[in-house]
Amino acid sequence: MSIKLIKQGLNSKEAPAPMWTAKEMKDSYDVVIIGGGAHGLACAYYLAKNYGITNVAIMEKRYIGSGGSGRNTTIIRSNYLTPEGVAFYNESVKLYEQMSVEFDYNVMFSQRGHFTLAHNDSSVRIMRRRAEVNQIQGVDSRFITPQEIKELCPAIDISDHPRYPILGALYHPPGGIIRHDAVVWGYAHHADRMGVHIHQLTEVQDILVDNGKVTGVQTNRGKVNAGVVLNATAGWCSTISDMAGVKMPVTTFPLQACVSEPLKAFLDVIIVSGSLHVYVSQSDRGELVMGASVDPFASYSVKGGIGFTEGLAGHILEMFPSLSNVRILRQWAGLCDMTPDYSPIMGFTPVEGFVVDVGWGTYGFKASPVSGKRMAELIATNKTPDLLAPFALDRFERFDLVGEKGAASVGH
Ligand code: PYC
Repeated sequence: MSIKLIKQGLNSKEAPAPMWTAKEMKDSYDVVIIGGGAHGLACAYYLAKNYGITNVAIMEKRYIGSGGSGRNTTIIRSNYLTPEGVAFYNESVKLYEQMSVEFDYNVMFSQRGHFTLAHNDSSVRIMRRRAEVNQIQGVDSRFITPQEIKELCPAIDISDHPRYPILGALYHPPGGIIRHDAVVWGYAHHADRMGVHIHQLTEVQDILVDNGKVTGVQTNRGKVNAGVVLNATAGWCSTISDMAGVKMPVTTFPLQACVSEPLKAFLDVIIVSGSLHVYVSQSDRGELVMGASVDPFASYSVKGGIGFTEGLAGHILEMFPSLSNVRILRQWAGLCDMTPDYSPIMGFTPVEGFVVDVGWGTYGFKASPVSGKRMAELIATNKTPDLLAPFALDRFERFDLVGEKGAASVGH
């Protein structure tokens, strides 16, 4: 990879080929995927790569990666609370580990260790329980003391002075951060090269259903027939599903995040506190990438607000008092489709041919490879893969929920 890059850099006449190209929209595709984020693109990639299904179109109303994939804080981890969640996200971490080699392209996955702090007895109990659930499935995760946290993260304040002293942490060494755009671009590039059509600025305005079976979509660029339509949107998943007449048990909340001005490298781990509602890592540009809770009201706004910044700053300073003079550089929000059990909804719906990969709440980006791979399997084989079975839409009718709130890094 590096030799190719060096050669390209030295030979300025050789312009790099575009990573993907705009293609003429066809009248008909085998599969139409709504949403050009990492989930939709990964599904297209695996349909083409693993099953040779290339008559596939991605319909993206803006530009690829403009939704949740470009608005998250890039944390990858598998230290969940439920056995179903751990198995699922563990496969995702493994796929992320192979991604740079698979794409022949550096996605900058940095597995630097993820700490979920506990500030009270009940959090300590939950962290210990998560560690055990993780270990049973071979996920590297353990409960550690404040002294061990300090050794691995010298900048943190573990004294008993803060309002919320640190009593320990769930330590998950494989947890990491990644360049989120690179993930989107990598899937887009390889899907495009295998024949998938990526249609940007193409808004799906209706899903066409005849006699209980999907027949295609109506877009702002015309009607397109399709045997299968996948809803892989975030933020608008209930609106899109409504078009097919399928109700989603989802409420959408904004989740704000921000980055600081660049600082000298001092934080080479990811620190999360569910009780203080904060998570922070330092990017390779030196910026602190930080987030807090979802906004306290349902909305489709992706604007940042001063209330969030103030709350976040107070909580960050509880853990890192030395950051008191650091300035915030920019701020944004992403949309989180929350389900009643904080787990996603993946699989078939009552409308034949209409399948969903939605309801990701605050967990979406980290699941992109596994959801893409397994949704492609579901579409290609018309069977639900074992890993996806717990996340079926009908679990809400069966009262068979997958309660994953206890693994959230984000306050709700
Ligand atoms: O689940 O790790 C997480 C997370 C961090 C920010 C949003 N979700």
